[in-house]
Parts: sequence; structure tokens; C-alpha cells
Amino acid sequence: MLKNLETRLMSAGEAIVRTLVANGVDTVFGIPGAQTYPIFDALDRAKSSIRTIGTRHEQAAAYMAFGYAKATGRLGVYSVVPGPGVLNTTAALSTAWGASQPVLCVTSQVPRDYLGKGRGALHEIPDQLATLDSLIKWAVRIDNPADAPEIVNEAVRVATSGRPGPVSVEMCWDDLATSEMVGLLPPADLDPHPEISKAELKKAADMLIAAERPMIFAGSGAQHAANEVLALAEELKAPVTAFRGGRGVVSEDHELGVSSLAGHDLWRECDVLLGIGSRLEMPYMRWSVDMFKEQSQPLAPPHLIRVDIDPKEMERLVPHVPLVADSADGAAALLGAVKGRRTPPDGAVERIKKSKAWAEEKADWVKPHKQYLDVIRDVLPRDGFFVEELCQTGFTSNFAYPVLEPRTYVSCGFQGTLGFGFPTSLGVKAAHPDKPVVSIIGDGGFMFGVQELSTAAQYNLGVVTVLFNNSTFGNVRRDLRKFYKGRTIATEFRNPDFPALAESCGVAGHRVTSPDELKPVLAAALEKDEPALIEVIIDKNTERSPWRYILMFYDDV
Ligand SMILES: Cc1ncc(C[n+]2csc(CCOP(=O)(O)OP(=O)(O)O)c2C)c(N)n1
Repeated sequence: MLKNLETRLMSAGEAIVRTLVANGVDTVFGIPGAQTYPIFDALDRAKSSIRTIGTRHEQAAAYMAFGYAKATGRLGVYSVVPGPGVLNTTAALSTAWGASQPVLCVTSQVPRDYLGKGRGALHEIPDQLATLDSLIKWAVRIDNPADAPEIVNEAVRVATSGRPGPVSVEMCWDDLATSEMVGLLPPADLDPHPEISKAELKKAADMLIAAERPMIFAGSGAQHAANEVLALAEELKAPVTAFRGGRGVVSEDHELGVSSLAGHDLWRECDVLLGIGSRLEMPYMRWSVDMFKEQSQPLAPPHLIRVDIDPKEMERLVPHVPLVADSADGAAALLGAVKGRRTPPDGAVERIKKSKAWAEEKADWVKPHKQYLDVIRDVLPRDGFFVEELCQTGFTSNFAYPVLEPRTYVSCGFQGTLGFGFPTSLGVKAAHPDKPVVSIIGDGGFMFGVQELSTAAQYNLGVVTVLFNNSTFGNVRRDLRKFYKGRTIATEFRNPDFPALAESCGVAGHRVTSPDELKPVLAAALEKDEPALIEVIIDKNTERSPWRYILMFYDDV
């Protein structure tokens, strides 16, 4: 039973905000409205311990909370009005769910008398709680102010324990404004990590010891386990690859850290794959199968070992050895079990080196995106954050932008949420004001969140956005041209003057036309540490497709 810290008369809004502060929340993103005034009033009065960043669209508030969570591993929090306000955030919630990120949505409801009545109370939707619960890890309604500390703590526990994920709390409009005696609580306790099965650990260790060419595939669930994964990889002399979420767990400038392109090359010879905190989308939904056919129980070779904290994962893609464990615990236990018991075959590291060099050379073909990425990598310090997008440079970055530190490659994961990048990058910068942050984005995706240029300027969130303008939804246009005989409906744009638009919002605007031109402009913008937008003019008819190195069609083109 938790002991109360302080009991006094307060509104539910204050009880919620005080509980967030107790849980170490230092930033809330959002837009106030009639039903959430008590929350925002409490935020106003708690300004010295919690910062509120007001956004220009609800979807951006949720993406910023996502970016905050992704870049720190800590809870990202946003608050919006119910109904349309919450619905505006569902793409970001789905992204947080897909990418297993701890995000908390704090929202409201119609007045209690109107719950479920369908009378048309302001912002009413048929069943908000059930709608949210179907999308995220947990959604709950708080009925009384006095219950708020315990229920908010529970939401924090659910969001951050085990496999992290998004959660929401809501309160009816009138309940949220009610004051009563509330006992505040200490922060939520997280769930303990699962105990590792000794029998499965032995099986996994024996398999790794017998392996000729083991490989590790890291996911976003391994971001906190970088030291343990590297130590295990070094013992095994095994390459560590990742596609999006697990990038940077082992640096790609380490001899064992490899891109997914080099990883695919090595996969073809791999006899034991060790997945750590990953769904393993690439090997088992792309590399080894037709992408429309599900493979839920892969055959050996390679034998598959999975380390995952979510036991459900072991049913979705059934490994030969399931280790239900936190990634760091699992990797450390495996290291303990294999240490000194295996001699890596001669030439293991040379073989990896060869693949890395081969992949680097192949990626150069993806012009001009690889060349722009080289400039960004060159200018951005190793601990600078790079936020990808669903654009040609973003797809290229999946395999051709070396990631050197954990968490610094911010991806939307399998959800593929066009437009997530720019608002997400503002959340990354809010979380890491002292680190450089680059958002790369296409002109299509950028216009999904363009209004947040004003937020960047207002709060001086010094993200440098590199906007690749090819005047089209390039990815879609290319597909339609190829598969629908050149019929490219609804893909071409009449764009605004982007640098002028940025300037009008108070953000420095630039335009460049080559990688060489980008370099000094990007370096100067990062040095300034103020919001900036650099438009890169791209010729849509000459850009090369990154997809051959994601779907690995490279042999037949
Ligand atoms: C929310 C969402 N809507 C639509 C899509 C489909 N989609 C994927 S890429 C793309 C085009 C992206 O265009 P742009 O941002 O201009 O980048 P480009 O491909 O031109 O580099 C679209 C429409 C998506 N992935 N997500």
C-alpha cells in the first residue's frame, strides 16, 4: 500500500499534474480546451517544475510526446480535449504503439450526465474509452479527484513497464473541475523484470556455442541494453544489425555494427539468429519470404533465439529458443553462459568487414540521397539526433546513414506514418535542448505538420529541418508510374515557397541544390542552435529508388 505524501483540497486537474510531477515528468505538450482547463490551469501554476509546450495541432502534441519518449526512454506526455482532439492524435498514438514507446495522453470527456447518451454533448463520440483502448496499451477513466494519483500512477506503470506503450487517462468535464481532499502519492513502482528460464538459457547458450556464423538483430527494445549487447557480440564475434528501431545499439563504426544492407548479406550465411527486443520484421517478413505470406514458425537454418520481455512475441513469431527477459538481462545472462566456451571461427571479423564495405559501395547508387546523407552524417556530431521520414532520403537512411549512438536514430517503425518526422523532432529537441537535432523530410510529409514551424519559433526549439522538395509524393508517384502505366493521379504538388514560409513563421529559411551546397549551410544552422529550414531542390525524374536495398531486389535490377 502506497503512503500518502500530502493530503489537501485540490481539483482533479491539480491532482493529475502533481502526480505527473511526482513521476519525474518535466514537459507536457498540448492544446487546452473547455474540458481540460483544470489541467492547464494546474500546469500554469506548476510552471517551475513542469514545462508546457503549446502546439498548433493536436497531432503534433502527440508526436512531440512520442519524440520525447523515443529520444529519452522516459514517459512522453500530452494533453488534448476529448473527441476530435483525441482523434487528431490517433496516428501518433498508433505510432507510439507500433514503436513500443511510453506515451501518456491526458484528456477529458463529456459531462458525466451525458456519458453514453448520444445527445450531442460537445466533443462526444460514441465510446471514447473503448476506441482508445482498442488502439493502445491501456485506456482508463478516473471518476473522482481522490482516485487520480493512484490511477495516474497505474497508467505510468503500464506505459513504462514490460514492453512500453501508449496509455490514456480521461475524466468527465465536470469531474475534472471538482475539488476534494486528495492524498498525493510517491511515484509509481515499475514491474520487476521477468526471471530468466535456466533451461531455455542453457539451450540458447549451447546453440550459440555451436554456431559457425551467429548474428544478432537488435530492435527498439534493446536501446537501453547497448553495453550488454555489445559485450555479448564481442564474445561471439557476431555482427549486430538492425533496420530502424535497433539502430545505434551497436555503433556502425564498430567492427561488429552493420547496416541492414550488410546484415542481409551476412544473413544468407547465418546459422543462428539472435533477436533482441525486435519483431524481426526484416528477416521474417521481407528477407526470407514473400511479403504477403506470413511465416510464424521459421525453419532452421538459421536457428532462431529470441530475447523479448513480451511473452506474446514468442507466439507471434515462434523461435527455436524463447528467452522471455529484459534485453539487458537476457544479453548479460547469455554472455555469462557462453563466456570462454566458444572459439569464433577464423576470419569472422574479416567476413563482416567485407560485407560492410560491399554495402557502403552499393548504397552509393542511391543518388542523390546517399550523398546528402553523407553530408548530414559528416556535419552532425555522433550524439546528434536524426529523425527519419517516409521520403526518399528517409528510406535511404534506413540502410545508408550510419548510426553511432543509442536512441539517436528516431524512426516511426513499422507504422510508416507519413508526416510524423517534423513534429516528432520538436519533441526530441524539447527533451535534449543541448543536443543537435536534424529532421529530414519530403515536401509531402512536411505539409502534414507545417504549422509547427510557429511552435519551433515560439519555443526556440532549434531543430534543423532538411526538406527534400521534389514537388510530388515521390514514393507514390514512382509506384504508380511503374505499376499503373504512368497514371499518377493526386501525386503532384503546387508547393509554397518553403524558405519564405519558414521566415514568415520566424524560422530561418534556406535553399540549396547540391550536397556540397548543403554542407556549410547545415553546419552554420546547427552551430546557431535555432530553428531553421533548409530546402533541398530535387529533380523527381532522376532520383533513384532506395527500395532495391530495403526489399533486397538488388540482384535483379
Ligand atoms: C499517414 C500516411 N499517409 C500516407 C502514406 C503513404 N505514403 C507513403 S510515402 C508517401 C509519399 C511521400 O511523399 P514525400 O513526403 O513528398 O516524400 P518523397 O517520397 O517525395 O521523397 C505517401 C503518400 C503513409 N505512409 N502514411
